[in-house]
Amino acid sequence: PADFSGKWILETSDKFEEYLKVLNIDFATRKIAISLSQTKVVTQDGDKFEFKTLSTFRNYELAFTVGVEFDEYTKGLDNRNIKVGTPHVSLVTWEGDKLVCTQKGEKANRGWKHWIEDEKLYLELTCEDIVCIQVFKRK
Ligand code: RET
Repeated sequence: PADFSGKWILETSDKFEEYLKVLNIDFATRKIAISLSQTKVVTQDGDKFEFKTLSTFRNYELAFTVGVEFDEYTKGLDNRNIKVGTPHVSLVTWEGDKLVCTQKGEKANRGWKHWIEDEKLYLELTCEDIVCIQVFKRK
């Protein structure tokens, strides 16, 4: 399987603001978020993963095991389970060498995919009809 572990730095980001908007993240937070340098720190132990998205403004940390459903509270992003009182049930699976997450909740068609291509880390974030693509290079 692919080796995601290590430190990655954001190189390009396409439709990130549109993605944040469809999550109802406010204007001011969006403007800060799109201007930030982001670092991903990934640790991988078999099918157990930790993805840390780090920035000077706020961090987002996610830990999961592939194939095991988990409650996700998108703290500091759209804070989804606080708002609606129901946790998102998220599930990450392998599709070939891609890590694919479906985030079942209030928002339709929400999820993400992570994969490695040409030594870059790709993150595709989807919500409703918006698809954002971020590309990271090794730090
Ligand atoms: C930042 C900065 C604060 C504001 C927002 C952010 C968005 C982070 C996102 C992270 C997604 C991470 C995923 C990891 C998967 O393993 C950069 C923390 C809104 C959308 C899907």
